[in-house]
Amino acid sequence: MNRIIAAVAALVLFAAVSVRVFSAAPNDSMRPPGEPGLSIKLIDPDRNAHQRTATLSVQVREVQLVDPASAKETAVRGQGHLHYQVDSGPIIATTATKLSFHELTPGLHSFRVNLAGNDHLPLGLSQTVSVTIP
Ligand SMILES: [Cu+2]
Repeated sequence: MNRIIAAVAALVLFAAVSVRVFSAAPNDSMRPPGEPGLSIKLIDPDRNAHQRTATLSVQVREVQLVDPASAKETAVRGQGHLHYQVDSGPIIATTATKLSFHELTPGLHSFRVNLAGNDHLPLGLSQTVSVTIP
């Protein structure tokens, strides 16, 4: 009897852990603790409708945001900056983790944020969000 209870308990525990891992994976871009992570959040996309503004808030983990010019554009492990791009527009390189885009044209826009090294090469962490401007 005890053996059956233990087996059922183990099965329930396994199922709970599996579900948690599965549901966390698709939406959570953050990697395990200790590894670099990047996530972006769209703030109040329609709050300022007359300016047709979208604001992005970016969280970076385990990477120090550094002005690449001050690092002489030389890659250093654990350092980087952000590349922002709206649709196929020019890439904005900055250490700012909050950026607003005004006067977006009506329609669907995609906002891409890339973590880049001091040499501007991608560090392999990228996130995209989309917003429709009315
Ligand atoms: Cu860059």
